[in-house]
Amino acid sequence: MQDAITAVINSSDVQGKYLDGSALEKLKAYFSTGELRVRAASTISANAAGIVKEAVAKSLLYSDVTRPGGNMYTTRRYAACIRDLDYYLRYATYAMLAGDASILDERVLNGLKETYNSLGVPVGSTVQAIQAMKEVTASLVGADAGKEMGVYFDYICSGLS
Ligand SMILES: CCC1=C(C)/C(=C/C2=NC(=C\c3[nH]c(/C=C4\NC(=O)[C@H](C)[C@H]4CC)c(C)c3CCC(=O)O)/C(CCC(=O)O)=C2C)NC1=O
Repeated sequence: MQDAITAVINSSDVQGKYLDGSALEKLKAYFSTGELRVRAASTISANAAGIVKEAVAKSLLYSDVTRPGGNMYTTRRYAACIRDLDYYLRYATYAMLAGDASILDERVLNGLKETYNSLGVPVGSTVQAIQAMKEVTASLVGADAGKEMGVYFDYICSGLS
């Protein structure tokens, strides 16, 4: 896993250089939003179950996936879906704190599309639910932190698509 700091240091190290102006600008931007990131992570963790629940209500409830024959139908599959959404929320929060998406590649997206395809989990509905979490989260943490979280929700969606 990388974060905004190791990303900048690694790329300077590869060139055998001290941090240049643009590297320092990236670090400055990261540090200046540190307080915002920590506050957002704390709000999200205190409200995680509610965020998932509201996103499901907005996107999946009473749709084809929750009806008999749908992929969320039966308690076991419903619970698996809720658990997946909670993974996406938690890992998007980690990535937002790190200011880097690499943790999503390594721990969430690796092999996920193949797993979903083999189990018949509909990617389109999953993306809708993640987009609903993005909206619910932004309304809770405010526009700036919401935008930052949105980067990582979108990253998960494009990794699934
Ligand atoms: C931390 C990284 C990580 C991820 C991301 C993860 C996802 C993941 N979701 C799974 C299943 C599943 N995922 C869903 C999800 C859904 N079905 C729908 O219709 C909805 C649209 C959607 C929720 C948004 C369902 C229903 C299953 C169970 C499918 C089945 O067993 O038939 C499975 C198969 C094994 C299992 O059932 O636990 C994995 C590995 N596991 C991990 O360790």
